[in-house]
Order: sequence, then C-alpha cells, then structure tokens
Amino acid sequence: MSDLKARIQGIRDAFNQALGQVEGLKALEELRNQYLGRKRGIVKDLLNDLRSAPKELRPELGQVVNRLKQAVESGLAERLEELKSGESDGSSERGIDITLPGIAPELGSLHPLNVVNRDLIRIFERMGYEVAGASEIETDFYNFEALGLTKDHPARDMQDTFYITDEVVLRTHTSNVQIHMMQNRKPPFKAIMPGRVYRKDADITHSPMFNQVEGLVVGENITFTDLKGTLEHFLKQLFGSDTKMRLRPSYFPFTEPSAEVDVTCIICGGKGCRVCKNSGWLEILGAGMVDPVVFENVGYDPETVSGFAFGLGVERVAMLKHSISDIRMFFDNDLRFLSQFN
Ligand code: FA5
Repeated sequence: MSDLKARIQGIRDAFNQALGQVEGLKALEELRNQYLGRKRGIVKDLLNDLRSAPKELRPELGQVVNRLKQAVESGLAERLEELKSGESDGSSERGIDITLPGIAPELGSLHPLNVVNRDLIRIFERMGYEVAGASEIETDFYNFEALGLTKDHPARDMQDTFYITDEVVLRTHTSNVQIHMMQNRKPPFKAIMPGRVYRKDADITHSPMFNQVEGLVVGENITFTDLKGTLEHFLKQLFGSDTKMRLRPSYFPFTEPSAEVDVTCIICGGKGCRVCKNSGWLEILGAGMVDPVVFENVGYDPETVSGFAFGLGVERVAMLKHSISDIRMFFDNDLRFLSQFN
C-alpha cells in the first residue's frame, strides 16, 4: 500500500515538474497523452495495477489514483489557459507557440525587364561600351530637332508624343542621349544608353511607357560593316549562336542609310510559326549610319567622323524570350506572373 502511495507521489512530482517546463500547446498535448492517454497513459497503467492490489485496499488506492487524475487534469487545464492568454514565462509569454513551423519570408527576384536590361548592357560592356543616360523629360531640341526631326517633319507623326509644353516633351526614344553624349564628348567613343521612354500608344504590344536601349559608336572610318558585325555578335549573344540576322532598308530621320534588323524566329528557328506570322523572321531593332546632319547639329565635322546608331525595345525582347503575348503583364505587378521569373 505505502509502496503504491509513494509511487503515486513520485508521479505527481514528475508531472508538476514537467508541467512547469511546458512551453507550447504541442508540448502540453504531448504531456496530456503521456499521463492521460487512454491506451498507454501513466494514470491508466496505475489503474491497471490496482487490479493486482489486495481487494480490501482497492477502494482507498482507487481514491488516491483518482485524486492524481484530477490533479493532472486541472494542472493541464490551468496551463492551457496560461498558454492561451500568454501569461506564462519564456516564449509563450506573447502567446507564441515556438513549436509550430515558422513562416519563411519569401525571396524577391529581379523584374523580368530588369533581367533583360542587364543582359543587354552586359553584352555591350563586354565589347567595351560605356553606359550613358539623360533625362526622361526632354526639350524638343534634343528629342527631335537635333536628330533631324524639324517641326514640320512628317516623321514626327511616327512617334505619338506626350507634350508638357510646346517645347518640352516626355522623350519618345533614347536617341536624345546621342545628342547629349556628342555635345559633351570628343570622338572616338562607343556607348550604350538604356532608359524609359513614353508614347501615346496602348494595346497588347504597345505600352505608353516602355524601355529602350540605344547604341552609338562614333570615330574615324566607322562603316556599315562595323554596324553589321556588331549587331550580329550582339544578337547571337542574346538569342544563341544559331541566330541569323537580316537587314531591311528602312527610314529614320537621324540615320542614313537606315535598316530594320530582323532575327530568325526564336520560337520556330526560322521555319515559320504563329509568333513570326509564318515568315521565319522577327523584327528586333532599328539601326543605321549617323546622318551627317546630326553630326553638324552637335558641332562635329561629318567629313572626318562617322558612326552608327541603333535602338531596340526591351519589352519586345523580353516578350520574345519568354513567349509573352501581352505587354501589360510587365506592369500589372501581379505576383503570380512575376514570381515565374524567380
Ligand atoms: C526608335 O525609337 C528609334 N529611335 C530607334 C533607332 C535608334 C533607330 C538609333 C536608328 C538608330 P522605333 O520607333 O521603331 O525606333 O522604336 C524602337 C523599338 O521600340 C521598336 O522596335 C519596338 O520594339 C519598341 N517600341 C516602340 N513603341 C513601343 C511601345 N509603345 N511599347 C513598347 N515598345 C515599343
């Protein structure tokens, strides 16, 4: 009898000690199972053991075990309240259950347009180009006039412009940086000019704000062959070494001759598909030899210097690379879209 009583007292002490160390709801539940579990609980084992005690002692021992059971139950209930209201010590003070799995912070990633922008810049940096920029709010002179787009020039209609005043615009292309660069520098130089530009244009392939990357090389004896070789190297780096390029005659007021540059369709490899409208080719950028008029406008002598320039749309490249059909997805800030580029 006294043996069993001593054992019960030992169990009670061990329980109280364990209860004091419980830090969270999960640990409390484990303690409950350990003591009150229906199949293998300590209290259950005690009750089983009672069966082998002498018959006349069983009622009294039964009462002792029942008191232990009640003490365990009320101890557990009290601790549960404490944990819930955050009144206990340690980490459960703020009602936090440190045994629950944590919420890991999500890692951000670069915007797909920034990835393409960086790729483009890196390719040209490896060819020794410097990176230049200028203001997005620009005077008519730098955005148009100096580039040969006089006020009455019909080509002004090619770019639907946001006017701030008669003389100040949101730049419609990055070609304005060419003029700043040439005014501030003596040739030779080669530069790449990334930046945001604006046009009154909005549909699934045109955005009122988009990104361009401009290139400008000026020096002595720069020829159309240099332009072709540079662009061919650039496009192979960007789209893969199998990529082929073709030049089509075109017109820009600031280059002469001018060309539209196509690459073999990166989706079908040139066989013809929906994306390239079965032509096998995709238009990727505009380019040409810097027009002598532009050199005159910045004070260079067109007899001694020559150069080439090109400009491409970053969204267009990103859309092709990732088979994206709607340009607006880049600007909707929908994480379901953006997180695909992690
Ligand atoms: C130009 O802007 C010339 N400044 C490019 C250039 C530079 C030619 C130097 C020669 C020498 P264009 O208007 O074609 O050219 O625009 C260039 C690219 O910008 C287009 O090929 C297209 O990819 C992209 N683009 C034009 N409008 C939009 C728009 N609204 N939204 C998204 N991309 C556009």
